[in-house]
Amino acid sequence: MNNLPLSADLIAEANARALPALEDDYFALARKLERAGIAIDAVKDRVAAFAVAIPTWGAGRGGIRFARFPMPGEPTSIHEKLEDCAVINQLCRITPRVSPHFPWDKVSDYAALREEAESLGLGFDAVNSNTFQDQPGQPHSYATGSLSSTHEATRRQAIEHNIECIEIGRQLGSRDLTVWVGDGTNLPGQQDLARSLDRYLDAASQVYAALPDGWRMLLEHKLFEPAFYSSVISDWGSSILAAQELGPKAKCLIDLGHHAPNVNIEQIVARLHRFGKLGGFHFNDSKYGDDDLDSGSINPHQLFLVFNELVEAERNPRDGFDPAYMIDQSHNVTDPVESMLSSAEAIAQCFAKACLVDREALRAAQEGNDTMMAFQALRRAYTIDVSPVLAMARLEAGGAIDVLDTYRQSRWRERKAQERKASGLGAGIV
Ligand code: LRH
Ligand code: MN
Repeated sequence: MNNLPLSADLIAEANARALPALEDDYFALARKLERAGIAIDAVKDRVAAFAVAIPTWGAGRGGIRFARFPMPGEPTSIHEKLEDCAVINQLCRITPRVSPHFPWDKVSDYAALREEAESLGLGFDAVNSNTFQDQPGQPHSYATGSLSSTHEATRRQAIEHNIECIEIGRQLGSRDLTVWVGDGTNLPGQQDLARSLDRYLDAASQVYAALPDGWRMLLEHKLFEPAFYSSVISDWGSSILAAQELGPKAKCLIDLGHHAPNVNIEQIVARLHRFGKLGGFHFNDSKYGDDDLDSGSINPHQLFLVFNELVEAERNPRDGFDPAYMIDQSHNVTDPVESMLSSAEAIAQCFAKACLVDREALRAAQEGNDTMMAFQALRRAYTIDVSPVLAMARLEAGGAIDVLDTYRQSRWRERKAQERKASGLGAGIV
């Protein structure tokens, strides 16, 4: 980790200015938590051990079907994306791994890419396959499906792509393959709903068979888009049944934006954990569809309730508790670095608040059917401003007390706008 992008002096100077206020807030919070019998340093240690991976595809500007609006200085290669991801981790110190997507991040030498990332203080988290787009010169189109396609040759192509992603991930030091397929239909009758799942399961089992020891296959469900009548893996029910059918290495990944409005996602967390199939998360937020907005920006209370279930699950591990935490967002109008700094903070805040829940009081109120006091046990924790704990943990890890202010002072984006080639106009997520 000898090649960090921002000057340590800049961060140290910014921290020196912010430290007196932080210490004020930290010790005030320490007294408040002490009155509740909580040692603030214990919470700080838990936060210091918390980590969430960032998506390489989130480092550049995202877009939708209508348009993508580039940003001067945004990264246009995996190498520039790793640089920006290193800026994020150097400031917040809780995003030490990146989740790559193939073929978007394809290179010729993955051992070199791994070293490059390590020199930037980064490792690799789950690798993502892509059988929802056709690549130039691709023999078989995914227009009517990939792992569930009616064409054996197309399924074979999708299987081989996933196996290639595993091989790349092995070289990068990953241990998870995330499989999201856009497979589905737009008109009733277009496909047999049962047989399309059978084809998916048969093909997915061949990907599963290629998993090295210690690896997991994370099945990502999604209600709709790009298919707008039925999706082969449309919800947690289809996902858990598929994961149970495939085997113990198959787990379920929850992308917060992949559900119908108002679905109780925290209960899905509890259910998947109950059956030992909780594999990971794609954190983001949404108001309508799969909006891929910044985590905690629309419904931070839901994110808190999700972490409340995760803290509870950690206390009752079933078949192991090791969910992969990853951000999956599309930054259409903000500086992606700022959005991921803000999102990582929101996610870590919800984790820290969930750690402050008085679980004994909650359990006693639940057992006693004291509804109000059970709710208040959660609400008390949710209303605590934990930002001084996160900032102190960051400071002690070499990060910035005020991540956004320090980032802006670095003038990183302006500097990169001078160096990097402009990325073209277009549409779509990357
Ligand atoms: C699908 C999805 C999936 C990724 C893609 C970038 O909506 O959430 O996780 O592969 O976004
Ligand atoms: Mn996702």
